[in-house]
Amino acid sequence: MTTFVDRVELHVAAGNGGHGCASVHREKFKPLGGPDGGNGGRGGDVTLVVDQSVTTLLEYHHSPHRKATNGKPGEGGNRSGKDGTDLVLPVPDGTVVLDKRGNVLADLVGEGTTYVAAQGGRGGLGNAALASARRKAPGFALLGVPGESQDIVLELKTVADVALVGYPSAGKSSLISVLSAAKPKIADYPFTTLVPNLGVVTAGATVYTIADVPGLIPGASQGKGLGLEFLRHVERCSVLVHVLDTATLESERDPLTDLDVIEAELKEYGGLENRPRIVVLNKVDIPDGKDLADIIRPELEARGYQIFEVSAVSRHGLKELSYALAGIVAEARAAKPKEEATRIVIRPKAVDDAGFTVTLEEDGLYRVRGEKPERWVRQTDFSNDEAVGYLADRLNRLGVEEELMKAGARAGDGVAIGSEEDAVVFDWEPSMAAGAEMLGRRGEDHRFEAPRPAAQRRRERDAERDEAAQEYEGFNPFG
Ligand SMILES: Nc1nc2c(ncn2[C@@H]2O[C@H](COP(=O)(O)OP(=O)(O)OP(=O)(O)O)[C@@H](O)[C@H]2O)c(=O)[nH]1
Ligand SMILES: [Mg+2]
Repeated sequence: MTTFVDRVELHVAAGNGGHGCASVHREKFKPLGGPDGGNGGRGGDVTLVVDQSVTTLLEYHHSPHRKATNGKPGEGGNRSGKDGTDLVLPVPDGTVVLDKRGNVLADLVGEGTTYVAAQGGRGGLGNAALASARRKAPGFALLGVPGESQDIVLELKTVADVALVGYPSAGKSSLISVLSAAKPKIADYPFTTLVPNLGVVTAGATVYTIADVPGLIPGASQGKGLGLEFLRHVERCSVLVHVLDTATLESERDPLTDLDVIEAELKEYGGLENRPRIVVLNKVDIPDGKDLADIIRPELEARGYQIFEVSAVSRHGLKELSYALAGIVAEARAAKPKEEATRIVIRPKAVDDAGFTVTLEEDGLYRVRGEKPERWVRQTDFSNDEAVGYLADRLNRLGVEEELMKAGARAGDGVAIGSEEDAVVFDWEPSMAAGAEMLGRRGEDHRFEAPRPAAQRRRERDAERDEAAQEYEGFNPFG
């Protein structure tokens, strides 16, 4: 038997960005030829992509830790580090991505639908890219940003138009086998089906999919039988089909009671209340079955059900059933908003470029939160004064110091940049703000007074004009 896994925990980690390189060009007779440290490479992403040839999550059950490769560090001679390789994980159609608390992060339906589960870290700029007219010879480079990591849960919800529900041995799998080309296991003992079967049915111009789930029994919602675990596979269907056994030999059972039991279990599971339902009375090839079907028909009609008498063995009534299902499916599809033609790519969170917040916490700590300031902190080599100065420049330009001032921060107050779990905390020196004057001179090196090559002058000019080099926008690996 092939193993079927429809729920796994997965730990994904994107690659770290490579560090930028701080290097000075050296040549004979030209000992200080200018900064030539290259940029670090971007870390690889971990992405989930719907691949219809994949049918179970088994592979992730066996190896639940997945990591993309890191970007390589930049090198001297303006050599950029190689980007990390993205890790692409194929998942079945209908995979739902949840966080550990059970919140849905993404619902992956349709071939090629992609979810970026962990974003690779940006590579750090090398000192060549950080050079400007004001900062001719940066003696530092930016660090690569660590890649994101995430613990996620993948759940498979079969994508079928029609779902068959009913007691064990009612004939659900038999019906799939005669309506479609699927060949599920069929036998006269309960719980023959242990995992959902899926078949494709063609009725006129309509092609639709039909799935069954393991048989339900009273108390399924309390974990009896195979429990309700598998009902998640019917959640997406457009129509529920009650398959009722008209020829059961169990004395305490009859189709109407069976129907009530299954409905009670569906109700216990929840969320399926509004799904259209039809009733299939199966096994009418057996004379007693046909008699019973005739007896209960008025009661079922009174309850408002559309009823089909069929036999998976004699194939009686199958054509009517498959066309009726096609009609309901076509109607449901027409009512659904048109699926977008483009492949959907879902990113975990929108990058909030603009903003940051400053809040005063109870213990007198000022906390700065924001995508940019937090990333900039991670890019900073705190053992290098120049790098720390550069960070101060950036924070200044963004207006962080100003906001701190407005929020009432004074010299010596504690400032944390980042979340409670992951922050850099320092004593605030407002001189950082006052020092804006001084910043222009940071990184100057009087040994560089010699005429500079045209290419370098051009680069400096460009860097000056285009704040991007400093704001790091020109180097957006996710753009
Ligand atoms: N006479 C007769 N027997 C049928 C018919 N449909 C199914 N059966 C028999 O009923 C038994 C159970 O059929 P399955 O299709 O395995 O039933 P199921 O609902 O899938 O059962 P589980 O997978 O255990 O939930 C088998 O022995 C089938 O041959 C029918 O229309 N007429
Ligand atoms: Mg079955």
